[in-house]
Amino acid sequence: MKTIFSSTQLAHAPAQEISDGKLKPAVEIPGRAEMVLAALKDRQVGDIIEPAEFPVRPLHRVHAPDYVGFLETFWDSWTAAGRSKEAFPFVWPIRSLRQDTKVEHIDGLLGRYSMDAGTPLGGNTYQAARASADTALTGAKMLLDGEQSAFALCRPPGHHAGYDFFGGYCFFNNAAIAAQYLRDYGLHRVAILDVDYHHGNGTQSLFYDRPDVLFLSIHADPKDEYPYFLGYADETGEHAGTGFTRNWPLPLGTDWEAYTPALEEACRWLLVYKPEALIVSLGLDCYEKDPISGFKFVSDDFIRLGQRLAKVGVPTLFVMEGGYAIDALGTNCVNVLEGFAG
Ligand code: OKP
Ligand code: ZN
Repeated sequence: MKTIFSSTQLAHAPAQEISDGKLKPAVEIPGRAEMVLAALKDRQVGDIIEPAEFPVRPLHRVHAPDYVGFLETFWDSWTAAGRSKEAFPFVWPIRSLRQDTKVEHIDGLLGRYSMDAGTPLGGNTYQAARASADTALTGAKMLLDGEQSAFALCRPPGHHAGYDFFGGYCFFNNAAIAAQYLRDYGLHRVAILDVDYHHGNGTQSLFYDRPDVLFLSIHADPKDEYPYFLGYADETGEHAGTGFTRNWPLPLGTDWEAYTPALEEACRWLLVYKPEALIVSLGLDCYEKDPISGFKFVSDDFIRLGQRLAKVGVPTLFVMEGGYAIDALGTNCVNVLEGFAG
């Protein structure tokens, strides 16, 4: 299987994040991609190729142009306001506040275009996020060109980013952008299976009213875990998309054995839906030693996950999402890919 990756993605290198009432060292760091790259090379998974540079158009198919523009110009505005360190939002237009004002202050804009205070924005974030989206788009194009599988080593991740907001370390929704690209260039039915430990709220919201992109997600129960406000079992789509979203929230402490029934059900949905392509939002944070997560996968379980996904028998694009146990991240990621390749 070929991997797509650009070193531009390493330029987003946050120093700190707000977590547990403290400024802590950031966990979504360039070293994550470097560990995966090292394991890919070590275990000779396949060629590692550079993404093509795509125009902004495929991003605008998923994200609001003003949101993309905000990210593009953010650092200039931030530094013009006299700030020099990475930014965190801190005020949001929550219920009772005005939704219809055209905010101009950079602190207002940060709140307008974000969902949390845990996602640092720096001087190279836009360039890295664009490269990450290009990586996913290149993978999508490879499927259209007849490749049976590909691995988009995306970073920063994407599944929490929505139509006009960033959050959960995500800026552009790489998996959604790839899915929309597949739809725009000829496929009729695309499925996204999100196996990141956290619910993919951004991806779900982008396709919630559509039957042409099936969204399935297995994740920690949002009553106990980020993102808290989406990812419950009763969210199954709306309007024309009714029945085309499925969620399997699982309790903290879930191990492979307890995870399997949900995975089997998700695979059954894939069988019924018969997608022409499958996008796997591949988080590796179900791992037992993940520093911010609460599931109990051991490294070999990721081989089993890859093997099970291969049995679905659909052209598959893996898009990397989370996973923060740096030392095991390469092993766990390549385990999925090798399990899949057989
Ligand atoms: C992104 B992805 C822990 C704070 C965690 C956000 C988690 C984002 C996960 N105290 N905050 O889905 O892996
Ligand atoms: Zn995650």
